[in-house]
Amino acid sequence: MLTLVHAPLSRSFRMLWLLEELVADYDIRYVTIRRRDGSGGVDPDNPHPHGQVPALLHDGRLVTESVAVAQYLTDLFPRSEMGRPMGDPQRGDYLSWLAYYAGVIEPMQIAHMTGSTAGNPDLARLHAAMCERVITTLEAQPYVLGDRVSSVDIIVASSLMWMRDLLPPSAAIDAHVARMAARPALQRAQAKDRPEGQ
Ligand SMILES: N[C@@H](CCC(=O)N[C@@H](CS)C(=O)NCC(=O)O)C(=O)O
Repeated sequence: MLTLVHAPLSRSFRMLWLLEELVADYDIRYVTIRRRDGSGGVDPDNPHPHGQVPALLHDGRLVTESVAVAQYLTDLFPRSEMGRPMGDPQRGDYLSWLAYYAGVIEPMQIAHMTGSTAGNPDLARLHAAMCERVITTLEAQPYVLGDRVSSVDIIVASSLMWMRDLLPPSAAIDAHVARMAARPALQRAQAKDRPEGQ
């Protein structure tokens, strides 16, 4: 049994989208989270150690951190195009990009958004290198790993759907976001982002 612990309009949306891509049988546990505007609050029904989302429960076992949840889920559905199972020639690329998202892309985007790159040449260099790498990758191929989509595309594209300014202007990035936005699983996930009737 899979349960996604989810809050509307949050990072857990990308795992909702992934679960739809996997055509998984799952439940959603809607929870409240602390919001930047001061609203919301930690939900006692959320098993995440920091009261954050996403959290995934698999037969009662807890998985947290978006890229760990993505890897866990795609390993659970090895025939899905969304992952690269053990033995796939792109397994290394897949794990590298998931870790690169969590360890470099998102922290650099946050550093840039909060102005930390402005007065710090090291951070500014790392941010510029990250932007260049993502852009040149998507200029060369339709998806982050090449010709085939993966959960990395969901994670990268959904952050840009939320805020396009996270990466510099680029036709290749816009085309990638548009390609991902056209996926039927995204529309299905959007219909489930909020509890029914809300
Ligand atoms: N590194 C975590 C970040 C999770 C995270 O920050 N989630 C936000 C939602 S977008 C949250 O739950 N915020 C509420 C809080 O920090 O209390 C992941 O990627 O899973």
